[in-house]
Amino acid sequence: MTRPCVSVADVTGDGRAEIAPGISGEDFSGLTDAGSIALLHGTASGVTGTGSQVLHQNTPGVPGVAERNDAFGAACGASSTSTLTGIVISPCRRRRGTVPHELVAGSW
Ligand SMILES: [Ca+2]
Ligand SMILES: [Ca+2]
Repeated sequence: MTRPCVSVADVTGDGRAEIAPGISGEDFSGLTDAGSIALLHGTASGVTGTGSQVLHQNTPGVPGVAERNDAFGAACGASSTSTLTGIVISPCRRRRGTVPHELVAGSW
């Protein structure tokens, strides 16, 4: 069993923070525990579930490829540089300590 994680960052670059809870145990496309994150968008009145999205490693723009037991979303955090702000997601069950976390940032 993995612990849940939640990351907060302005992934879309509009100045309003998104909230991204990890769903590391999610199965899809026949891939057990491949994992995903939900992306709840920030608005002028706060975070909303309207237009929320689920992102995983088979989502265009997300680095990597979804595989069985990835547990993508099992570990996460926020990252900010001078040009890019995003959330850092780890497919940590399979590759803990061996592969850098994936930076997820863009316009979803
Ligand atoms: Ca935003
Ligand atoms: Ca993967």
